[in-house]
Amino acid sequence: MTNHPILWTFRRCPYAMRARLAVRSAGVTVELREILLKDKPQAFLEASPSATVPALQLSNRVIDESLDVMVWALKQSDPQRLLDMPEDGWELIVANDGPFKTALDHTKYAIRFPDLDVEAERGKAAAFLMNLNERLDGQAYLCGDIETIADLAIAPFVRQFANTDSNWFVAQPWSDLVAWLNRFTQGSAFAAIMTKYVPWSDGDDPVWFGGTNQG
Ligand SMILES: N[C@@H](CCC(=O)N[C@@H](CS)C(=O)NCC(=O)O)C(=O)O
Repeated sequence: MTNHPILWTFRRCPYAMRARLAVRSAGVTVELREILLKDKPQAFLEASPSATVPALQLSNRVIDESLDVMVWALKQSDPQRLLDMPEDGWELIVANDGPFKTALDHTKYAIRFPDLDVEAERGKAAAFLMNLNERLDGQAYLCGDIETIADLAIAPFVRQFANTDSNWFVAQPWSDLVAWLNRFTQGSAFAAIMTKYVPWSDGDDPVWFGGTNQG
Protein backbone atom coordinates (compact mmCIF):
# COMPACT_ATOMS: atom_id res chain seq x y z
CA MET A 1 0.00 0.00 0.00
CA THR A 2 1.23 3.47 -0.80
CA ASN A 3 0.75 6.56 1.34
CA HIS A 4 0.50 8.71 -1.74
CA PRO A 5 -2.82 9.84 -3.19
CA ILE A 6 -4.04 7.85 -6.18
CA LEU A 7 -4.99 9.82 -9.28
CA TRP A 8 -7.41 7.90 -11.48
CA THR A 9 -7.10 9.37 -14.92
CA PHE A 10 -7.65 8.97 -18.64
CA ARG A 11 -4.99 10.45 -20.91
CA ARG A 12 -7.27 12.15 -23.45
CA CYS A 13 -9.89 13.52 -21.04
CA PRO A 14 -9.59 17.32 -20.74
CA TYR A 15 -10.78 17.25 -17.13
CA ALA A 16 -8.09 14.71 -16.28
CA MET A 17 -5.52 16.75 -18.22
CA ARG A 18 -6.10 19.82 -16.09
CA ALA A 19 -5.88 17.78 -12.91
CA ARG A 20 -2.54 16.34 -14.05
CA LEU A 21 -1.32 19.84 -15.00
CA ALA A 22 -2.04 21.14 -11.50
CA VAL A 23 -0.55 18.09 -9.76
CA ARG A 24 2.57 18.45 -11.86
CA SER A 25 2.86 22.18 -11.17
CA ALA A 26 2.37 21.57 -7.45
CA GLY A 27 5.06 18.92 -7.46
CA VAL A 28 2.84 16.60 -5.45
CA THR A 29 3.62 12.92 -5.92
CA VAL A 30 0.60 10.79 -6.77
CA GLU A 31 0.21 7.25 -7.94
CA LEU A 32 -1.21 7.59 -11.43
CA ARG A 33 -3.71 4.99 -12.56
CA GLU A 34 -4.68 5.25 -16.21
CA ILE A 35 -8.03 3.66 -16.96
CA LEU A 36 -10.16 2.92 -20.00
CA LEU A 37 -13.56 4.59 -19.76
CA LYS A 38 -15.12 1.68 -21.59
CA ASP A 39 -13.66 -0.84 -19.14
CA LYS A 40 -13.54 0.81 -15.71
CA PRO A 41 -11.73 -1.23 -13.06
CA GLN A 42 -13.74 -2.27 -10.03
CA ALA A 43 -11.32 -0.47 -7.68
CA PHE A 44 -12.01 2.78 -9.55
CA LEU A 45 -15.77 2.30 -9.39
CA GLU A 46 -15.49 1.67 -5.67
CA ALA A 47 -13.37 4.80 -5.20
CA SER A 48 -15.20 7.29 -7.41
CA PRO A 49 -18.81 8.09 -6.55
CA SER A 50 -19.41 9.69 -9.96
CA ALA A 51 -17.45 7.04 -11.92
CA THR A 52 -15.77 9.89 -13.82
CA VAL A 53 -12.12 10.82 -14.22
CA PRO A 54 -10.23 12.44 -12.77
CA ALA A 55 -10.67 11.16 -9.23
CA LEU A 56 -8.09 11.78 -6.55
CA GLN A 57 -8.21 9.13 -3.86
CA LEU A 58 -6.81 10.43 -0.58
CA SER A 59 -6.48 8.32 2.56
CA ASN A 60 -9.72 9.69 4.01
CA ARG A 61 -11.77 10.92 1.03
CA VAL A 62 -12.06 11.10 -2.72
CA ILE A 63 -12.05 14.32 -4.75
CA ASP A 64 -13.89 13.67 -7.97
CA GLU A 65 -14.28 17.10 -9.52
CA SER A 66 -11.29 18.12 -11.61
CA LEU A 67 -11.32 21.74 -10.48
CA ASP A 68 -11.33 20.58 -6.86
CA VAL A 69 -8.37 18.29 -7.60
CA MET A 70 -6.52 21.29 -9.08
CA VAL A 71 -7.23 23.49 -6.10
CA TRP A 72 -6.33 20.71 -3.64
CA ALA A 73 -2.98 20.13 -5.36
CA LEU A 74 -2.14 23.83 -5.56
CA LYS A 75 -3.06 24.36 -1.92
CA GLN A 76 -0.40 21.76 -1.04
CA SER A 77 2.16 23.77 -2.96
CA ASP A 78 1.89 26.46 -5.60
CA PRO A 79 5.37 27.44 -6.76
CA GLN A 80 4.01 29.10 -9.92
CA ARG A 81 1.42 31.03 -7.87
CA LEU A 82 -1.33 29.77 -10.14
CA LEU A 83 -3.95 30.46 -7.49
CA ASP A 84 -2.93 34.09 -7.38
CA MET A 85 -5.69 35.05 -9.80
CA PRO A 86 -8.28 37.82 -9.95
CA GLU A 87 -11.94 36.90 -9.43
CA ASP A 88 -12.80 37.15 -13.10
CA GLY A 89 -10.46 34.22 -13.78
CA TRP A 90 -12.77 32.01 -11.72
CA GLU A 91 -15.72 33.37 -13.71
CA LEU A 92 -13.96 32.35 -16.93
CA ILE A 93 -13.55 28.81 -15.59
CA VAL A 94 -17.27 28.69 -14.72
CA ALA A 95 -18.16 29.84 -18.25
CA ASN A 96 -15.75 27.27 -19.70
CA ASP A 97 -17.14 24.40 -17.66
CA GLY A 98 -20.74 25.42 -18.29
CA PRO A 99 -21.90 27.03 -21.55
CA PHE A 100 -18.65 26.57 -23.48
CA LYS A 101 -18.30 22.86 -22.68
CA THR A 102 -21.95 22.32 -23.56
CA ALA A 103 -21.56 24.10 -26.92
CA LEU A 104 -18.31 22.18 -27.51
CA ASP A 105 -20.05 18.84 -26.95
CA HIS A 106 -22.94 19.89 -29.18
CA THR A 107 -20.46 20.74 -31.93
CA LYS A 108 -18.09 17.78 -31.51
CA TYR A 109 -20.83 15.20 -31.08
CA ALA A 110 -23.41 16.90 -33.33
CA ILE A 111 -24.68 13.53 -34.50
CA ARG A 112 -25.97 12.83 -30.99
CA PHE A 113 -27.99 16.07 -30.99
CA PRO A 114 -30.04 15.96 -34.20
CA ASP A 115 -32.48 18.58 -32.88
CA LEU A 116 -29.77 21.19 -32.43
CA ASP A 117 -28.37 23.49 -35.09
CA VAL A 118 -24.65 22.69 -35.14
CA GLU A 119 -23.72 26.08 -36.58
CA ALA A 120 -25.59 27.85 -33.80
CA GLU A 121 -23.76 25.68 -31.24
CA ARG A 122 -20.40 26.37 -32.89
CA GLY A 123 -21.31 30.05 -32.74
CA LYS A 124 -21.93 29.88 -28.99
CA ALA A 125 -18.54 28.25 -28.47
CA ALA A 126 -16.94 30.83 -30.76
CA ALA A 127 -18.40 33.72 -28.74
CA PHE A 128 -16.62 32.42 -25.63
CA LEU A 129 -13.39 31.95 -27.59
CA MET A 130 -13.62 35.45 -29.04
CA ASN A 131 -13.84 36.76 -25.49
CA LEU A 132 -10.67 34.81 -24.58
CA ASN A 133 -8.97 36.21 -27.68
CA GLU A 134 -9.82 39.75 -26.62
CA ARG A 135 -8.35 39.11 -23.20
CA LEU A 136 -5.18 37.80 -24.81
CA ASP A 137 -4.68 41.00 -26.80
CA GLY A 138 -1.54 42.48 -25.26
CA GLN A 139 -1.08 39.85 -22.56
CA ALA A 140 0.38 36.35 -22.69
CA TYR A 141 -2.17 34.61 -20.47
CA LEU A 142 -5.87 34.86 -19.70
CA CYS A 143 -5.42 36.97 -16.57
CA GLY A 144 -2.28 38.90 -17.43
CA ASP A 145 1.33 38.14 -18.22
CA ILE A 146 1.58 35.37 -15.64
CA GLU A 147 -0.03 31.98 -16.06
CA THR A 148 -2.85 31.21 -13.63
CA ILE A 149 -5.07 28.26 -12.85
CA ALA A 150 -7.54 29.61 -15.46
CA ASP A 151 -5.07 28.91 -18.26
CA LEU A 152 -4.51 25.34 -17.10
CA ALA A 153 -8.22 24.74 -16.46
CA ILE A 154 -9.41 26.08 -19.82
CA ALA A 155 -6.68 25.24 -22.36
CA PRO A 156 -7.46 21.47 -22.58
CA PHE A 157 -11.03 22.32 -23.60
CA VAL A 158 -9.98 24.90 -26.18
CA ARG A 159 -7.60 22.28 -27.58
CA GLN A 160 -10.46 19.80 -27.78
CA PHE A 161 -12.62 22.34 -29.58
CA ALA A 162 -9.78 23.28 -31.96
CA ASN A 163 -9.28 19.61 -32.81
CA THR A 164 -12.89 19.21 -33.91
CA ASP A 165 -11.97 21.19 -37.07
CA SER A 166 -8.42 22.51 -36.91
CA ASN A 167 -8.47 24.16 -40.35
CA TRP A 168 -11.56 26.14 -39.45
CA PHE A 169 -10.14 26.97 -36.02
CA VAL A 170 -6.88 28.47 -37.25
CA ALA A 171 -8.71 30.45 -39.98
CA GLN A 172 -10.78 32.40 -37.44
CA PRO A 173 -9.87 35.98 -36.50
CA TRP A 174 -8.50 35.00 -33.12
CA SER A 175 -4.75 34.86 -33.69
CA ASP A 176 -3.91 35.65 -30.06
CA LEU A 177 -5.98 32.65 -28.99
CA VAL A 178 -4.24 30.41 -31.53
CA ALA A 179 -0.85 31.61 -30.29
CA TRP A 180 -1.85 30.97 -26.65
CA LEU A 181 -3.09 27.49 -27.51
CA ASN A 182 0.06 26.70 -29.49
CA ARG A 183 2.24 27.76 -26.58
CA PHE A 184 0.23 25.44 -24.37
CA THR A 185 0.25 22.41 -26.65
CA GLN A 186 3.91 22.84 -27.55
CA GLY A 187 5.04 23.49 -23.98
CA SER A 188 6.89 21.16 -21.65
CA ALA A 189 4.02 20.91 -19.14
CA PHE A 190 1.63 19.55 -21.74
CA ALA A 191 4.23 17.08 -23.04
CA ALA A 192 4.85 15.88 -19.49
CA ILE A 193 1.18 15.24 -18.74
CA MET A 194 0.54 13.45 -22.04
CA THR A 195 2.95 10.58 -21.48
CA LYS A 196 1.26 7.32 -22.48
CA TYR A 197 0.73 4.66 -19.86
CA VAL A 198 -0.78 1.24 -20.20
CA PRO A 199 -4.07 0.98 -18.34
CA TRP A 200 -3.70 0.05 -14.68
CA SER A 201 -4.52 -3.38 -13.42
CA ASP A 202 -4.48 -4.74 -9.91
CA GLY A 203 -1.04 -5.94 -8.88
CA ASP A 204 0.87 -3.59 -11.22
CA ASP A 205 3.87 -1.70 -9.89
CA PRO A 206 2.80 1.87 -9.06
CA VAL A 207 3.36 4.59 -11.66
CA TRP A 208 4.56 7.73 -9.85
CA PHE A 209 3.60 11.08 -11.28
CA GLY A 210 3.96 14.73 -10.45
CA GLY A 211 6.52 14.81 -7.68
CA THR A 212 9.92 16.31 -7.91
CA ASN A 213 11.00 13.12 -6.18
CA GLN A 214 9.67 10.54 -8.61
CA GLY A 215 10.46 7.75 -6.34
N1 LIG B 1 -17.24 17.45 -13.58
C1 LIG B 1 -16.30 16.38 -13.77
C2 LIG B 1 -16.44 15.81 -15.16
C3 LIG B 1 -15.45 14.73 -15.50
C4 LIG B 1 -15.88 13.94 -16.75
O1 LIG B 1 -17.00 14.09 -17.25
N2 LIG B 1 -14.98 13.08 -17.24
C5 LIG B 1 -15.34 12.21 -18.32
C6 LIG B 1 -14.19 11.90 -19.26
S1 LIG B 1 -13.62 13.33 -20.15
C7 LIG B 1 -15.76 10.87 -17.75
O2 LIG B 1 -15.12 10.34 -16.87
N3 LIG B 1 -16.87 10.32 -18.24
C8 LIG B 1 -17.35 9.05 -17.75
C9 LIG B 1 -17.52 8.07 -18.85
O3 LIG B 1 -17.26 8.39 -20.00
O4 LIG B 1 -17.92 6.96 -18.52
C10 LIG B 1 -14.89 16.89 -13.45
O5 LIG B 1 -14.66 18.09 -13.62
O6 LIG B 1 -14.05 16.10 -13.04
